[in-house]
Amino acid sequence: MSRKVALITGVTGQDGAYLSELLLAKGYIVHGLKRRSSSLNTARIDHLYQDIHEKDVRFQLHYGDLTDSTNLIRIVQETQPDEIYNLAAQSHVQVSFETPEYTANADGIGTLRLLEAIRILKREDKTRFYQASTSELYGLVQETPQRETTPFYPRSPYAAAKLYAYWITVNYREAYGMHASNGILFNHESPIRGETFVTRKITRAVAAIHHGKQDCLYLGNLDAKRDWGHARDYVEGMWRILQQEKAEDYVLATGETHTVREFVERAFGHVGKTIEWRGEGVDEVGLDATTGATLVRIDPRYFRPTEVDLLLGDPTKAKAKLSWTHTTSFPDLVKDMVESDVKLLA
Ligand code: NDP
Ligand code: GDR
Repeated sequence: MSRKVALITGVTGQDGAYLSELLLAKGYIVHGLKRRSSSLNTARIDHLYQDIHEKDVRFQLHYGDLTDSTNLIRIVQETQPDEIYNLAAQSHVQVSFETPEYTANADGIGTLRLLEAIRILKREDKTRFYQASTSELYGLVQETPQRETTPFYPRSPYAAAKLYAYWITVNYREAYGMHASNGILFNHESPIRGETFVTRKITRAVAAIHHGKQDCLYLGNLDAKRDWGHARDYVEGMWRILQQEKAEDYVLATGETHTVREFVERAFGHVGKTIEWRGEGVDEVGLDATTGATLVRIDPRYFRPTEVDLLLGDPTKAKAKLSWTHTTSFPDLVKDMVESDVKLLA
């Protein structure tokens, strides 16, 4: 039996690492696109590395970039993938306000470049395409819970770029009959989440404070609400989306929402600290209820020019058609991340 071949862009990121593990466990040959960088950027996938001189190598990395179409065409031609998972992106919402043009290029046009590579190589019937779409598309609240039919209202250069990527994926499906799908994924986290996203920033700080290596955690908007799940569950959903006979778009979410503030309280709870909130607005602080020490302060630098206040997804379609559901609860996710960072910093 010949093995299925997958190409994952963004293989060095959080989701790329979990998806590689999943596909290798399912017997796939996995090709990953990684960027050249002056410092090592493969920490999340080093455990999957195989020397290319070994026999039956099933995990291979290729240098590439979503801003370079000739390179994408060549890699698709060389690897002949049955499935492409387009996970590569400048994925930080706040950074997208600083680098809007680059974000549009990589996240928006990058998706078009990959779809064109499939078309140029006449692989419309041979390669299935997954686009990493996002709950950030919903932006300014139009309806909750947010589902596949909820209108989009992007609130950042990142979300605007992902809006283009969403629609160009739909268009290539309709125009060329490609098996191309969007997974509209709500926030998903893990112990290998990027350090500057709020959940990991909190769990790292909690661990550092616990070990006496840091005094205080600086945050922005504590009242933003997010539907947080575990990345391991979400990559399973990505794979299921591409196994469907008909390509369609799906929301993957937990159906629960929590504030950043709640995440902070729970995370500190795991190292035995209770937070008492005092003050208001930028003067609000989080005190250690036992010692009175200030553990959390607000830094307005972390406020966004336009914020997404509330994300709450409705995964009904994914449950019905993909038999997909999240398996890690919010309390277990926070616990998993804090415990991992406490261990890492010990
Ligand atoms: P990460 O930021 O952890 O990973 C992004 C990956 O993209 C990294 O491998 C990064 O490489 C790579 N990358 C960035 N720019 C380029 C480029 N120009 N060319 C090639 N590769 C590039 O993101 P996640 O794993 O969390 O998310 C995966 C995808 O899912 C992203 O597209 C994200 O926008 C989207 N998404 C994520 C959600 C989440 O909650 N995690 C929710 C919804 C959507 P390097 O390691 O070198 O930086
Ligand atoms: P998000 O994730 O913007 O939802 O995008 P992030 O963790 O960055 O922010 C979540 C919420 O927390 C608030 N916040 C802070 N955020 C950061 N990063 N740093 C802080 O200090 C801070 N303080 C408060 C933010 O304002 C926001 O409301 C993530 C990314 O993975 C995207 O790629 C993905 O598309 C979406 O999730 C779904």
